[in-house]
Amino acid sequence: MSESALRAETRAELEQLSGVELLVGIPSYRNAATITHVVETAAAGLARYFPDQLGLVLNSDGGSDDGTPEAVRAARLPAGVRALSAPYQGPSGKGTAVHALFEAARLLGARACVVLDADLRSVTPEWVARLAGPIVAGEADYVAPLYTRHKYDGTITNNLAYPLTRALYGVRVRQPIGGDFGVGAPVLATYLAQDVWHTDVARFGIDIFMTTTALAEGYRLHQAALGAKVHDPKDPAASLGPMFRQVVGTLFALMARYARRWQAVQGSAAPPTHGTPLPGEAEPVAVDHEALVHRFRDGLATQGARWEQVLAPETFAGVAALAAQSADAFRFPAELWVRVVYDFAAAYRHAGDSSALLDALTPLYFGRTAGLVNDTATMDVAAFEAYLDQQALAFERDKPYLLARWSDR
Ligand SMILES: Nc1nc2c(ncn2[C@@H]2O[C@H](COP(=O)(O)OP(=O)(O)OP(=O)(O)O)[C@@H](O)[C@H]2O)c(=O)[nH]1
Ligand SMILES: [Mg+2]
Repeated sequence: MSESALRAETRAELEQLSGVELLVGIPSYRNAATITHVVETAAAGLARYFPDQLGLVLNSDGGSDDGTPEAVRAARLPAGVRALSAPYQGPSGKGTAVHALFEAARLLGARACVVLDADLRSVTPEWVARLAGPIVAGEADYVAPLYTRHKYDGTITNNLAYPLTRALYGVRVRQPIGGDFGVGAPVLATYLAQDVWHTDVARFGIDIFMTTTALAEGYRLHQAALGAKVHDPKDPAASLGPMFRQVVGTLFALMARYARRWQAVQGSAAPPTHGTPLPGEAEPVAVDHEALVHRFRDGLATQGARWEQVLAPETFAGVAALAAQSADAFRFPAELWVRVVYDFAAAYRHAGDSSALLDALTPLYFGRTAGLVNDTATMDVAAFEAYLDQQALAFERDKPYLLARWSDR
């Protein structure tokens, strides 16, 4: 079993508090510029929507040197809500920060824990109501966010985490790695009982671990409509490589664990969704599609031999042929991408070196992202959602191929 992520001092401090029923947890690393607003908004949400329940806002920080803990302490709080900032211990990463929050929630005996990202700009008090409300009402065990995001914010979600989770577990969770969640005490206990806290779950694998585990363990998952997600987004070409490896590595690892669950699932359905979208516009995210195509071509040169080992011959041939396209006309058909993902998922199960396998998949993800950007350049939000729905259906339709690949490797 892994070590506690809660430090002894934090544990002692929490033990002084009694009767906390709702915890809002905020993982952070160097978020001094944005976290005060998140703390104040979370506290306002607790006070306004749950006036009869004692609430606590807890920041779990990764040792920021930019004044993040001080920014938490500077927050103005309504009567009846406290806020604390505490460093966690253990492997650095978002997942360890959340691990400490879950341990804190269990220690306090809280009924529900809401997790909010520290870089949020569009959070409102209603987010707390919508993420915790269905749990407090006894209707849901786990609440995932549903936001309006710009087309190119969330490329790991759109190309992989959403369609694969939907095809595997049969639930259309549109934001399985959104970062803002509501978790009830039983689900939280299930998470804490898993021996995963030294893996990529300690880093950016945490969100997909939470959603997948909730689904595969049969908990009631609902969605909460939150409106726009405005945060500090990242250009996928510039900075999403490590996050991609951690999310996808965790997703693939959980496929082995829950094979019996997903093998029995056909088709998919939307989960119950609470609330109408809150007003607000998503900020455009710039994507350097030439850099993405370049990373893909570079991948063919450096990882081509591994692609050839992992992919079925016709899939490898299809992928290799893409490299001849110019960046502006670059296309990567969804059906081909589905085959790539399924071949890699099946190979991951037996891979001696899983990190080399994820390295090989990363440039293919960049290629598919470039293809998606070119396919959808002129689309509005509704057309873009329809496009993603088609891609997700392609994952569902081709699931028999995954089942066959999974068992014959
Ligand atoms: N404690 C801690 N928190 C982290 C670490 N990395 C990220 N976080 C927190 O996790 C939350 C999400 O991180 P972001 O970098 O915004 O990631 P994201 O929004 O999921 O990713 P994008 O969609 O790519 O922008 C923020 O609150 C971060 O402060 C870390 O190493 N340690
Ligand atoms: Mg963010």
